[in-house]
Amino acid sequence: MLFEISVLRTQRILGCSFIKIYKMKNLSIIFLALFLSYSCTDVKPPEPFGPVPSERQLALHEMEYYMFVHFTVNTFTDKEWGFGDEKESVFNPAELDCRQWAKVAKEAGMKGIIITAKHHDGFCLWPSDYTEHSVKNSPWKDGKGDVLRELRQACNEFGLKMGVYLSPWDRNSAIYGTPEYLEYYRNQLNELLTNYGDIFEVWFDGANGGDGYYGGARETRRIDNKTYYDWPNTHKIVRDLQPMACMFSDAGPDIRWVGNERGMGSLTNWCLLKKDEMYPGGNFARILGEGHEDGNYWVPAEVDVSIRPGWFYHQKQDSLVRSPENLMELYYSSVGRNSNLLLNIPPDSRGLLHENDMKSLMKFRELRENEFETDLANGKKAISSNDRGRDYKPSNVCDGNPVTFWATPDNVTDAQLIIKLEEETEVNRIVIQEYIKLGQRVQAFKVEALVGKDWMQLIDGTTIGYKVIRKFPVIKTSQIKLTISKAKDCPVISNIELYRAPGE
Ligand code: FUL
Repeated sequence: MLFEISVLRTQRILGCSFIKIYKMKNLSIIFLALFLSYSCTDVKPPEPFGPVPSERQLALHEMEYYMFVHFTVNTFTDKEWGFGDEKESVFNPAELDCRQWAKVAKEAGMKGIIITAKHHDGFCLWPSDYTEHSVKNSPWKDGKGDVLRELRQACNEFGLKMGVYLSPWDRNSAIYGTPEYLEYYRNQLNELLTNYGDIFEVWFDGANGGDGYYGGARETRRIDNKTYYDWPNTHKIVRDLQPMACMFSDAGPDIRWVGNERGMGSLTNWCLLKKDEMYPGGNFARILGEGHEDGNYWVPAEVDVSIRPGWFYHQKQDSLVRSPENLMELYYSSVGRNSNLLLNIPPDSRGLLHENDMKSLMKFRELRENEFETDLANGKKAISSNDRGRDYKPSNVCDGNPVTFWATPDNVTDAQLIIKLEEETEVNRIVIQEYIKLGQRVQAFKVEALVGKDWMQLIDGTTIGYKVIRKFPVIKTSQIKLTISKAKDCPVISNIELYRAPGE
């Protein structure tokens, strides 16, 4: 043998992963180190392409599924939109228990709760200093209660994040429609963002119906959605007080409405939006579903949908709670389509989540766990038509590590990756994720299975983004192939999972 080789040490050289340096008898160690460092520097990470998510948006993507809580005077008056003239005395939930809400959310697998701190009727669930129309004038806890405070404590106890919905439209306020109202609105926002700990999302609704109580005027007030609220200055308050909070509205700035309340994410779904051309309450439903392929901001979609026909609790809807199977479909059409799922579970007039809703939620969790029980791709080998080099190898998609990814060389936008399952395996679900820190790139893809000697197409699609989950009929195969046929730049795929869900 020419060289006697022994492992000397492990060392990091020029940003490469750990490599072994060998001591060689007949060659200089320096020569080898130079050679290795040269080959390592050759593999550069892909540059980000287009808009990329902020830290706060990345955290929100990872939450995926959280609870919406619609609760206010409407819960007691059996309405969906309170007129604003409801007496504070109607708010009296004898058994209100935010711990129950949080416990249910946690057990359902949700990551947080967003509450209607103020809905269109203007009634505040916290004792705001700026209005008399709040819990402080209700019989609940003799006017000493604060739903936001109780929810904060409950979220802390169960390890959940908390978010707030503060309706811009206020049908109670006498000054709604005047410039002074903005100050009022911002003061309330200030209270919510300074007194209740970390807020993960602030929900700015787009509804501005017109008629209302307005301090007794009982008239119709119209505002110009585009200009009246002076959104940039309101957004600034949120950024200053809660830098990690994402702001929701039809047009973002951080997360956008999906354009419907039926729970339907769009199959083509760009996390990108030309938001400067949009505003809350505008008529953009279709665009909001798909986003803009050439959008200049990262603004992903959130699917808000209720477990019941209404957003607020109505006893007559007790038999109309979505079934676990229906919730499972919602999951596929939201989280499975590159969107977050904000599922509304409205407390009843006791102040508790209803038994029927809880039953359905828990069964939904069970279904989900059964569908995604064992990732059959985990730890498997993968090969690809093109890969970039050592840190970007194809098997990164099967390593269960969200920070490693497979990438092709720059400008290679058409590539294939094959997962080798070792033995013939039944599969019927696939999860695919792009490494979105570097932007959303894929424009067209398909997935095939090797059946005998032929490749059989299982699904095709357009966008991927943070996550897509797709179903297909059960297939027995030893190899699964992902083909990316069109991308804006070299694809960066961080994760692929395969499952055999029960049933066909
Ligand atoms: C809508 C509101 O008008 C509904 O009452 C509900 O709050 C829903 C989530 O947003 O725009």
